[in-house]
Amino acid sequence: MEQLATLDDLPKRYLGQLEESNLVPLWPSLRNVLPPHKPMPQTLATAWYFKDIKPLLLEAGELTPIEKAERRVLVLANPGHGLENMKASSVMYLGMQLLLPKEWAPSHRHTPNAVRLIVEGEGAYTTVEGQKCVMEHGDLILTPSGLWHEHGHDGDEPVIWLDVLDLPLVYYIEASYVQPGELQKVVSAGNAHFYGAGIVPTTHFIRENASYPMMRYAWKDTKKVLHALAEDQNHQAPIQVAYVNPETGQDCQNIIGYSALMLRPNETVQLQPRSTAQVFHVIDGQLHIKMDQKEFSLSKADTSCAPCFSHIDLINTSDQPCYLFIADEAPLQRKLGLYSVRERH
Ligand code: 1HN
Repeated sequence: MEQLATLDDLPKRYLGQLEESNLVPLWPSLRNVLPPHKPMPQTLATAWYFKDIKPLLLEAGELTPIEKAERRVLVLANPGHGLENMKASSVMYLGMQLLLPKEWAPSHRHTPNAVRLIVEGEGAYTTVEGQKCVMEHGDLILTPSGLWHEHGHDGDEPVIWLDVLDLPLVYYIEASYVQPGELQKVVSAGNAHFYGAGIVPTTHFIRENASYPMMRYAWKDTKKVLHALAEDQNHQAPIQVAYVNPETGQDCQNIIGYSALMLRPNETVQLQPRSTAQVFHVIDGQLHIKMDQKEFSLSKADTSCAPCFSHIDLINTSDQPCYLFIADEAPLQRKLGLYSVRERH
Protein backbone atom coordinates (compact mmCIF):
# COMPACT_ATOMS: atom_id res chain seq x y z
CA MET A 1 0.00 0.00 0.00
CA GLU A 2 1.13 3.50 -0.86
CA GLN A 3 2.86 5.47 1.94
CA LEU A 4 0.72 8.58 2.54
CA ALA A 5 1.79 12.14 3.34
CA THR A 6 2.21 13.10 7.02
CA LEU A 7 1.35 16.21 9.02
CA ASP A 8 4.99 17.28 8.65
CA ASP A 9 4.43 17.54 4.91
CA LEU A 10 1.97 20.39 5.48
CA PRO A 11 2.85 24.04 6.19
CA LYS A 12 2.37 25.15 9.84
CA ARG A 13 0.26 28.07 8.64
CA TYR A 14 -2.15 25.68 6.89
CA LEU A 15 -2.42 23.38 9.95
CA GLY A 16 -3.17 26.44 12.11
CA GLN A 17 -5.94 27.50 9.78
CA LEU A 18 -7.45 24.02 9.80
CA GLU A 19 -7.44 23.95 13.62
CA GLU A 20 -9.15 27.32 13.87
CA SER A 21 -12.05 25.92 11.87
CA ASN A 22 -12.12 22.54 13.70
CA LEU A 23 -10.86 20.70 10.63
CA VAL A 24 -8.42 17.79 10.39
CA PRO A 25 -6.78 16.26 7.29
CA LEU A 26 -7.64 12.58 6.95
CA TRP A 27 -4.67 11.28 4.95
CA PRO A 28 -1.98 11.50 7.71
CA SER A 29 -4.21 9.29 9.91
CA LEU A 30 -5.82 7.06 7.30
CA ARG A 31 -3.42 4.11 7.75
CA ASN A 32 -3.93 4.26 11.53
CA VAL A 33 -7.72 4.16 11.51
CA LEU A 34 -7.75 1.66 8.63
CA PRO A 35 -4.65 -0.53 8.91
CA PRO A 36 -4.13 -3.14 6.19
CA HIS A 37 -5.47 -6.71 6.68
CA LYS A 38 -6.07 -6.62 10.43
CA PRO A 39 -6.69 -4.16 13.27
CA MET A 40 -3.83 -2.68 15.31
CA PRO A 41 -5.18 -3.43 18.79
CA GLN A 42 -4.08 -1.46 21.84
CA THR A 43 -4.92 -4.59 23.83
CA LEU A 44 -1.67 -6.35 24.80
CA ALA A 45 -1.26 -10.02 25.65
CA THR A 46 -1.19 -9.76 29.44
CA ALA A 47 -1.41 -12.01 32.49
CA TRP A 48 -2.47 -11.26 36.06
CA TYR A 49 -1.41 -13.69 38.77
CA PHE A 50 -3.58 -14.46 41.76
CA LYS A 51 -0.51 -14.75 44.01
CA ASP A 52 0.09 -11.02 43.32
CA ILE A 53 -3.55 -9.97 43.57
CA LYS A 54 -4.66 -11.81 46.72
CA PRO A 55 -2.41 -10.18 49.34
CA LEU A 56 -3.12 -6.72 47.92
CA LEU A 57 -6.86 -7.39 47.86
CA LEU A 58 -6.81 -8.65 51.46
CA GLU A 59 -4.85 -5.55 52.43
CA ALA A 60 -7.54 -3.43 50.74
CA GLY A 61 -9.91 -5.20 53.13
CA GLU A 62 -7.96 -3.66 56.01
CA LEU A 63 -7.34 -0.26 54.41
CA THR A 64 -10.82 0.48 53.07
CA PRO A 65 -14.07 -0.45 54.81
CA ILE A 66 -16.79 -1.75 52.49
CA GLU A 67 -18.97 1.31 53.27
CA LYS A 68 -16.22 3.47 51.79
CA ALA A 69 -15.73 1.30 48.72
CA GLU A 70 -19.23 -0.02 47.91
CA ARG A 71 -17.45 -2.60 45.73
CA ARG A 72 -13.94 -3.49 46.97
CA VAL A 73 -12.22 -4.30 43.71
CA LEU A 74 -8.74 -4.30 42.23
CA VAL A 75 -9.07 -3.81 38.50
CA LEU A 76 -7.06 -6.01 36.13
CA ALA A 77 -5.97 -3.27 33.76
CA ASN A 78 -4.30 -3.86 30.41
CA PRO A 79 -1.21 -1.61 30.15
CA GLY A 80 -1.81 -1.28 26.41
CA HIS A 81 -4.94 0.76 27.16
CA GLY A 82 -3.33 2.82 29.97
CA LEU A 83 -3.92 1.45 33.49
CA GLU A 84 -6.14 4.38 34.48
CA ASN A 85 -8.66 3.48 31.78
CA MET A 86 -9.49 0.20 33.55
CA LYS A 87 -9.81 -1.92 30.42
CA ALA A 88 -8.73 -5.51 29.84
CA SER A 89 -9.69 -4.97 26.19
CA SER A 90 -11.63 -2.28 24.34
CA VAL A 91 -14.89 -3.95 25.45
CA MET A 92 -14.07 -5.96 28.57
CA TYR A 93 -13.43 -4.85 32.14
CA LEU A 94 -11.98 -7.33 34.67
CA GLY A 95 -11.77 -6.92 38.43
CA MET A 96 -11.11 -9.08 41.47
CA GLN A 97 -13.60 -8.31 44.23
CA LEU A 98 -13.27 -9.07 47.95
CA LEU A 99 -16.17 -9.47 50.35
CA LEU A 100 -15.36 -10.19 54.00
CA PRO A 101 -17.63 -12.09 56.42
CA LYS A 102 -20.75 -10.07 57.42
CA GLU A 103 -20.04 -7.39 54.82
CA TRP A 104 -22.74 -6.20 52.48
CA ALA A 105 -22.29 -4.54 49.07
CA PRO A 106 -25.51 -2.57 48.66
CA SER A 107 -28.13 -3.00 45.97
CA HIS A 108 -27.80 -1.07 42.74
CA ARG A 109 -28.48 -1.46 39.05
CA HIS A 110 -26.56 -0.11 36.11
CA THR A 111 -26.48 -0.10 32.34
CA PRO A 112 -23.29 -2.19 31.87
CA ASN A 113 -23.78 -5.97 32.01
CA ALA A 114 -21.76 -7.86 34.61
CA VAL A 115 -20.96 -11.44 35.53
CA ARG A 116 -19.09 -12.91 38.46
CA LEU A 117 -16.94 -16.05 38.37
CA ILE A 118 -16.28 -17.25 41.90
CA VAL A 119 -12.58 -17.71 42.66
CA GLU A 120 -12.24 -18.51 46.35
CA GLY A 121 -14.11 -18.76 49.65
CA GLU A 122 -17.59 -19.83 50.72
CA GLY A 123 -20.66 -18.27 52.30
CA ALA A 124 -21.23 -15.26 50.05
CA TYR A 125 -24.25 -14.75 47.83
CA THR A 126 -25.48 -12.35 45.17
CA THR A 127 -29.15 -11.40 45.05
CA VAL A 128 -30.32 -10.53 41.52
CA GLU A 129 -33.88 -9.17 41.22
CA GLY A 130 -34.81 -11.07 44.37
CA GLN A 131 -33.16 -14.34 43.29
CA LYS A 132 -30.59 -15.42 45.86
CA CYS A 133 -27.59 -17.00 44.13
CA VAL A 134 -25.10 -18.74 46.38
CA MET A 135 -21.50 -18.26 45.29
CA GLU A 136 -19.34 -21.38 45.10
CA HIS A 137 -15.98 -21.86 43.41
CA GLY A 138 -16.32 -21.79 39.61
CA ASP A 139 -19.96 -20.68 39.55
CA LEU A 140 -21.00 -18.06 37.01
CA ILE A 141 -23.55 -15.50 38.18
CA LEU A 142 -25.14 -13.02 35.78
CA THR A 143 -26.11 -9.50 36.76
CA PRO A 144 -27.38 -8.20 33.41
CA SER A 145 -27.95 -4.59 32.43
CA GLY A 146 -30.71 -2.90 34.42
CA LEU A 147 -31.25 -5.63 37.02
CA TRP A 148 -30.93 -4.94 40.76
CA HIS A 149 -28.06 -6.76 42.45
CA GLU A 150 -26.32 -6.82 45.80
CA HIS A 151 -23.77 -9.05 47.54
CA GLY A 152 -23.89 -10.42 51.09
CA HIS A 153 -21.77 -12.80 53.13
CA ASP A 154 -22.97 -15.17 55.90
CA GLY A 155 -19.77 -17.25 55.98
CA ASP A 156 -16.58 -16.90 57.97
CA GLU A 157 -13.80 -16.56 55.39
CA PRO A 158 -12.95 -13.93 52.77
CA VAL A 159 -14.68 -14.50 49.42
CA ILE A 160 -13.04 -13.41 46.18
CA TRP A 161 -14.55 -13.38 42.72
CA LEU A 162 -13.72 -12.19 39.21
CA ASP A 163 -16.04 -9.53 37.79
CA VAL A 164 -16.37 -9.23 34.01
CA LEU A 165 -18.25 -6.23 32.64
CA ASP A 166 -18.78 -4.60 29.26
CA LEU A 167 -18.10 -1.27 31.01
CA PRO A 168 -15.40 0.01 28.59
CA LEU A 169 -17.80 -0.29 25.66
CA VAL A 170 -20.84 1.07 27.49
CA TYR A 171 -18.77 3.96 28.88
CA TYR A 172 -17.32 4.70 25.42
CA ILE A 173 -20.79 5.02 23.91
CA GLU A 174 -21.74 7.36 26.81
CA ALA A 175 -24.41 5.00 28.07
CA SER A 176 -22.95 4.12 31.50
CA TYR A 177 -24.78 5.06 34.71
CA VAL A 178 -26.00 3.54 37.99
CA GLN A 179 -29.07 3.81 40.20
CA PRO A 180 -28.79 3.11 43.94
CA GLY A 181 -31.47 0.87 45.41
CA GLU A 182 -33.05 -0.57 48.53
CA LEU A 183 -32.28 -3.91 50.18
CA GLN A 184 -33.98 -6.60 48.07
CA LYS A 185 -36.54 -9.06 49.35
CA VAL A 186 -35.43 -12.57 48.44
CA VAL A 187 -38.26 -14.17 46.46
CA SER A 188 -36.72 -17.27 44.92
CA ALA A 189 -33.65 -19.44 44.51
CA GLY A 190 -33.81 -19.31 40.71
CA ASN A 191 -34.87 -21.55 37.85
CA ALA A 192 -31.72 -23.57 37.19
CA HIS A 193 -33.13 -26.78 38.69
CA PHE A 194 -35.88 -27.11 36.12
CA TYR A 195 -33.81 -26.24 33.06
CA GLY A 196 -31.29 -28.93 34.03
CA ALA A 197 -34.09 -31.49 34.05
CA GLY A 198 -35.49 -30.23 30.71
CA ILE A 199 -38.83 -29.30 32.28
CA VAL A 200 -40.58 -26.13 33.43
CA PRO A 201 -43.69 -25.57 35.58
CA THR A 202 -46.80 -25.35 33.36
CA THR A 203 -47.42 -21.94 34.92
CA HIS A 204 -44.02 -20.80 33.69
CA PHE A 205 -44.35 -17.81 31.38
CA ILE A 206 -40.71 -16.76 31.29
CA ARG A 207 -40.52 -17.72 27.60
CA GLU A 208 -42.56 -14.65 26.77
CA ASN A 209 -39.94 -12.49 28.49
CA ALA A 210 -36.94 -14.70 28.08
CA SER A 211 -33.99 -12.30 28.31
CA TYR A 212 -32.51 -13.61 31.56
CA PRO A 213 -34.27 -16.75 32.79
CA MET A 214 -31.20 -18.09 34.62
CA MET A 215 -28.81 -16.16 36.84
CA ARG A 216 -26.54 -18.83 38.33
CA TYR A 217 -24.65 -21.48 36.37
CA ALA A 218 -23.28 -23.91 38.96
CA TRP A 219 -19.73 -25.11 38.34
CA LYS A 220 -20.51 -28.61 39.58
CA ASP A 221 -23.02 -28.98 36.69
CA THR A 222 -20.72 -27.39 34.08
CA LYS A 223 -17.83 -29.64 35.13
CA LYS A 224 -20.03 -32.73 34.79
CA VAL A 225 -20.99 -31.75 31.23
CA LEU A 226 -17.34 -31.09 30.28
CA HIS A 227 -16.35 -34.56 31.49
CA ALA A 228 -19.28 -36.16 29.65
CA LEU A 229 -18.13 -34.44 26.43
CA ALA A 230 -14.56 -35.62 27.03
CA GLU A 231 -15.82 -39.19 27.20
CA ASP A 232 -18.01 -38.89 24.09
CA GLN A 233 -16.11 -40.70 21.30
CA ASN A 234 -18.01 -38.71 18.65
CA HIS A 235 -16.82 -35.37 19.99
CA GLN A 236 -13.67 -34.30 18.12
CA ALA A 237 -13.55 -30.54 18.74
CA PRO A 238 -12.11 -28.89 21.86
CA ILE A 239 -14.12 -29.68 25.00
CA GLN A 240 -15.83 -26.33 25.31
CA VAL A 241 -19.35 -25.31 26.36
CA ALA A 242 -21.04 -21.94 25.92
CA TYR A 243 -23.09 -20.34 28.68
CA VAL A 244 -26.46 -19.75 27.03
CA ASN A 245 -29.94 -18.57 27.81
CA PRO A 246 -31.67 -21.94 28.35
CA GLU A 247 -34.98 -20.63 26.95
CA THR A 248 -33.57 -19.44 23.61
CA GLY A 249 -30.21 -21.19 23.24
CA GLN A 250 -28.65 -17.79 22.47
CA ASP A 251 -25.65 -16.20 24.23
CA CYS A 252 -26.44 -15.59 27.92
CA GLN A 253 -25.63 -11.88 27.54
CA ASN A 254 -25.80 -9.37 24.69
CA ILE A 255 -22.24 -8.07 24.44
CA ILE A 256 -19.71 -10.46 25.99
CA GLY A 257 -19.80 -14.23 25.39
CA TYR A 258 -18.85 -16.76 28.06
CA SER A 259 -17.69 -20.34 27.83
CA ALA A 260 -15.87 -23.05 29.79
CA LEU A 261 -13.15 -25.20 28.25
CA MET A 262 -11.50 -28.34 29.56
CA LEU A 263 -8.04 -29.48 28.55
CA ARG A 264 -7.40 -33.17 29.16
CA PRO A 265 -4.13 -34.03 30.95
CA ASN A 266 -1.24 -32.90 28.70
CA GLU A 267 -3.62 -31.81 25.91
CA THR A 268 -2.86 -28.87 23.61
CA VAL A 269 -5.63 -26.90 21.88
CA GLN A 270 -4.73 -24.53 19.04
CA LEU A 271 -7.36 -21.84 18.68
CA GLN A 272 -8.16 -20.28 15.34
CA PRO A 273 -7.40 -16.55 15.14
CA ARG A 274 -10.61 -14.59 15.59
CA SER A 275 -11.72 -10.99 15.39
CA THR A 276 -12.32 -10.46 19.12
CA ALA A 277 -10.11 -10.11 22.17
CA GLN A 278 -10.37 -13.00 24.62
CA VAL A 279 -9.93 -13.47 28.36
CA PHE A 280 -8.79 -16.78 29.88
CA HIS A 281 -9.23 -17.48 33.58
CA VAL A 282 -8.01 -20.72 35.18
CA ILE A 283 -10.81 -22.26 37.25
CA ASP A 284 -8.53 -25.14 38.17
CA GLY A 285 -5.33 -26.75 36.88
CA GLN A 286 -2.15 -25.63 35.13
CA LEU A 287 -2.11 -23.80 31.81
CA HIS A 288 0.74 -22.76 29.59
CA ILE A 289 -0.62 -20.22 27.14
CA LYS A 290 1.12 -18.99 23.99
CA MET A 291 -0.29 -15.87 22.34
CA ASP A 292 1.69 -14.94 19.23
CA GLN A 293 5.16 -14.10 20.59
CA LYS A 294 4.20 -14.11 24.29
CA GLU A 295 3.93 -17.04 26.70
CA PHE A 296 2.56 -17.27 30.23
CA SER A 297 2.39 -20.12 32.75
CA LEU A 298 -0.85 -19.86 34.66
CA SER A 299 -2.19 -21.65 37.72
CA LYS A 300 -5.55 -21.75 39.46
CA ALA A 301 -7.18 -18.28 39.69
CA ASP A 302 -4.76 -16.62 37.25
CA THR A 303 -6.19 -14.60 34.37
CA SER A 304 -4.89 -13.51 30.97
CA CYS A 305 -6.02 -11.54 27.97
CA ALA A 306 -5.26 -11.93 24.25
CA PRO A 307 -5.79 -9.30 21.54
CA CYS A 308 -7.85 -10.00 18.42
CA PHE A 309 -6.44 -12.30 15.71
CA SER A 310 -3.80 -13.81 18.05
CA HIS A 311 -2.52 -17.31 17.36
CA ILE A 312 -3.27 -18.94 20.70
CA ASP A 313 -2.07 -22.33 22.00
CA LEU A 314 -3.60 -23.59 25.23
CA ILE A 315 -1.30 -26.23 26.71
CA ASN A 316 -2.14 -28.30 29.74
CA THR A 317 1.25 -28.98 31.29
CA SER A 318 0.02 -31.32 34.00
CA ASP A 319 -1.42 -34.83 34.36
CA GLN A 320 -4.63 -33.38 35.82
CA PRO A 321 -7.45 -31.77 33.80
CA CYS A 322 -7.31 -27.99 33.35
CA TYR A 323 -10.55 -25.96 33.37
CA LEU A 324 -10.78 -22.50 31.85
CA PHE A 325 -13.39 -19.78 31.92
CA ILE A 326 -13.30 -17.79 28.67
CA ALA A 327 -14.84 -14.42 27.84
CA ASP A 328 -14.90 -12.87 24.37
CA GLU A 329 -16.63 -10.12 22.41
CA ALA A 330 -18.30 -12.41 19.87
CA PRO A 331 -21.96 -11.62 20.73
CA LEU A 332 -21.30 -7.91 20.16
CA GLN A 333 -19.30 -8.44 16.97
CA ARG A 334 -21.88 -10.89 15.56
CA LYS A 335 -24.68 -8.37 16.12
CA LEU A 336 -22.61 -5.75 14.33
CA GLY A 337 -21.71 -8.11 11.46
CA LEU A 338 -18.00 -7.81 12.34
CA TYR A 339 -17.18 -11.28 13.67
CA SER A 340 -14.74 -13.45 11.75
CA VAL A 341 -12.54 -16.50 12.26
CA ARG A 342 -9.41 -17.25 10.21
CA GLU A 343 -7.45 -20.37 9.42
CA ARG A 344 -4.26 -21.14 11.35
CA HIS A 345 -1.17 -21.19 9.19
C1 1HN B 1 -20.33 -3.42 39.94
O1 1HN B 1 -21.62 -3.08 40.04
C2 1HN B 1 -19.85 -4.51 40.64
O2 1HN B 1 -21.98 -5.09 41.53
C3 1HN B 1 -18.53 -4.85 40.52
O3 1HN B 1 -20.26 -6.16 42.23
C4 1HN B 1 -17.67 -4.15 39.72
C5 1HN B 1 -17.26 -2.29 38.25
C6 1HN B 1 -17.69 -1.20 37.58
C7 1HN B 1 -19.01 -0.83 37.64
C8 1HN B 1 -19.91 -1.54 38.41
C9 1HN B 1 -20.77 -5.30 41.51
C10 1HN B 1 -18.13 -3.03 39.03
C11 1HN B 1 -19.46 -2.66 39.13
